[in-house]
Amino acid sequence: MGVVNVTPDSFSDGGKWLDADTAVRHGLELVAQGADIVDVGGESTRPGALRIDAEEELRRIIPVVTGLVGQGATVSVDTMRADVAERALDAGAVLINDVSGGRADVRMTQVAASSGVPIVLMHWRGHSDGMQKLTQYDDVVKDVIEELGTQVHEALSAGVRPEQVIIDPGLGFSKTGEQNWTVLAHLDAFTALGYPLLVAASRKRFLGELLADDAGEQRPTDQREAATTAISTLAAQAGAWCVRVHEPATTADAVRVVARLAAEEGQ
Ligand code: PMM
Repeated sequence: MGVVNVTPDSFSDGGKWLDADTAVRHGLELVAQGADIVDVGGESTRPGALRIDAEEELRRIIPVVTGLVGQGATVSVDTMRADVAERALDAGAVLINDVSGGRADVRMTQVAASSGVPIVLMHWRGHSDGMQKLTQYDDVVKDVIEELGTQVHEALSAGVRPEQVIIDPGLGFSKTGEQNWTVLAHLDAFTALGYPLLVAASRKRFLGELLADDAGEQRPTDQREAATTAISTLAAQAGAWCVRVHEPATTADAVRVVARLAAEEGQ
C-alpha cells in the first residue's frame, strides 16, 4: 500500500501533494513502483495534529480518489469520518482505512457494513492532539490485542462481516518508540487473531530515533527508507497481509523476496 497524504502537515510528505493533479501523478508513480493499493488521506494524524472539518477533507481527497480510480488504481480512503468514507466509496475507493478503528465516528462501521468493502480497524485510544499521553499499558501486546478485539467486536456488532476486517496495531498511535518495538517483536500474536494484518511503520519517528546521529539528532524522514524496507521484510515474514509505505519500490521488491522464499519453504 502506497501513501498519498493530501495534507499540508503530515510528518513525512506534508504539503508535497496538496494539488490534486500532483497527488494523482504521485499515486500513479506509487503504482508504477509496485503498490497494489493507493491510500489517499486528507487529514494528518501526526502526534499533536488538530482536526480539519469534513468539507475540507472532502475538498482535498475526492478529486484525487476520482483521478486515481479513473486511471485504474485500486484506492483506499484513509479517514475517520463516515461521510467522507461514503463519498470516497462513491468516487470508486474500494477499502476504508480508519485509524480510529470505528471509534471516532460511530457511523463508520455501519458504512462498512452496508457497502461491504474491507475496513482497516487500527488500535486507537484517542485523537492525535492527546494520544501521546495515552501510553499506559500493563502489557502493551496483551492490552493492544484486547482493545483491538473490542473494536473488532463492535464492528461485527454493527454488521461488518468477519471477512471485511483487517487489523492494524497502530504503530506510533498512543505508543512510545519502545512500545512500537515491543509490538513489532510480537506480530505473530496479531496474525494469530486470524484477520489480515496491516503494518504501517514507514518513516515513523521511532525509526528516526533508532537511526539518530551521535548528537542524538533524529535521522530525517526522507532517510528512513532502508529501515522502513527492513520492517516491511520482517512484517511480511511474520505473515502481514499488507505494509503501508511512502516509497513502495524497495518494499515491493522485499515482499516478493519473502513470498518467493515462503513458496520454496512450502508455507
Ligand atoms: N499511520 C498514519 C496514517 N494512516 N493508517 C493505518 N492503517 N495505520 C497507520 O499506522 C497509519 C495510517 C500516520 O501518518 P502517515 O500517513 O504520514 O504515515
